Amino acid sequence: MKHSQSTGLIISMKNLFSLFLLLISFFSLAPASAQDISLGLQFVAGGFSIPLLVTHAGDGSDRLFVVQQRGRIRILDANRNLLGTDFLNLGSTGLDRVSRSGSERGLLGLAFHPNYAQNGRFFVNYTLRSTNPNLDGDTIIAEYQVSPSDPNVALPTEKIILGPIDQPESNHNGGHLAFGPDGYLYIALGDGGGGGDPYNNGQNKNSLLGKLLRIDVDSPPQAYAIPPDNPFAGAIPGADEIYAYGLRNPWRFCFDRLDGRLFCGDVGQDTYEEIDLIQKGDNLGWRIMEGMHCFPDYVACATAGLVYPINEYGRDLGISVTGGYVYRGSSYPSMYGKYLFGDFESGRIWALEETSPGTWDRTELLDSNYLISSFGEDEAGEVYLVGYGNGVVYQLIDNAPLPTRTPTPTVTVTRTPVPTPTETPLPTVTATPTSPPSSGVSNWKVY
Ligand SMILES: [Ca+2]
Ligand SMILES: [Ca+2]
Repeated sequence: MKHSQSTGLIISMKNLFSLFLLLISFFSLAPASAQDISLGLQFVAGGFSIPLLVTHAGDGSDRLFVVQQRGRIRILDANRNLLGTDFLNLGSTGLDRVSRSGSERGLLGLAFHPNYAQNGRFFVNYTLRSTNPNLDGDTIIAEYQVSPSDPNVALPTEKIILGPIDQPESNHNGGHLAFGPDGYLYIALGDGGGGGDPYNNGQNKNSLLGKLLRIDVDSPPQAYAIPPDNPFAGAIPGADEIYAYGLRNPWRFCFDRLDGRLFCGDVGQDTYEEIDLIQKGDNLGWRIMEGMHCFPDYVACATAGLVYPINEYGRDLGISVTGGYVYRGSSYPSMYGKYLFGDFESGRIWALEETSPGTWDRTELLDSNYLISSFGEDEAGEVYLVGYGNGVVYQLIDNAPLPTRTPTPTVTVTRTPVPTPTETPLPTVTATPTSPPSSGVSNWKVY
């Protein structure tokens, strides 16, 4: 009796101790609030000429690929040294495929096949340079391949997958493309330009403009096939390639590595910038709505069936959203699970987090001095930022000391000045009278 009592006491002491350990681990693993992040931008590499994108090949090489608007794709090796030779040059000094002018034209997107390590296939989205005025500026989705003998050089042979897709104006080309967790290629196209979607492309299900497309590029000998569950596949009225519609100028989308959810920044017209969480078949509202408001805001509109953004901001905070990434890296646990995005013109960077299902909370992390043309990820899920005007790639870091980690003295904010880009950013396209004044270099704030 006595013996079992003392055993019972020992067990309960052990349980208490376990509970104590559990509580400690719970609190140290509890997700940090975005307010706790002290965001810093750590210099990675500079010397790029109007860069638009940074991404990785997913091949285990730990390289970063930096896309320049005028057509060059450059490589940072695993030590973040810039290689002297281009991976691919689609610009005027190379294959000369890409528009040489137009503030929103150029080489706009790059995506590596999910099996790139085995098949060497990658895809680009660009606007075409052509002496034929009917083709000049049209969108091309094309496939290239890495050289079998040199992993840092691509072969010059182009296979056109989709296009030329007619672009009625020089602006609103969209341009991002990425493979989803389903293995299909997703392609973002803007509404074709002008101001206020004069052609009503966003809501026209027979046009590829103002859409997110989804195609299957693994169906030889066809250039591509239609995923059978695309919302307008086959006999269903509407273009077979469409995955979602009602977009204005989607500028950068991503898939959350954890759950595959698709986040997209859609650049606004006159008043609101928005972040969308896109599902198959969604009508994201443009040009009926801008952000969460009827467009224009003095008219009544029918909102039934339209999918609202999960977040919006007005002209007090920026004028051209740049969609980012859900942080799933391991270096900065405070950022884990937060969607990091920014504004091209104001340089502000925010974290968006879902505090309860369907409720999104936005926190400003930094008001930077950079023209943020893109965010990007490396293979490990660390997140980067591309400075368009100064030609620099930065890594997003957290300078705040973490209770569960030893502070690392090397983590500091670095804003190293870099040489002026060799190409000057192009002037803004003509603004409509209703547009807000533009400060400095404007690009995707488009009218
Ligand atoms: Ca159809
Ligand atoms: Ca919308």
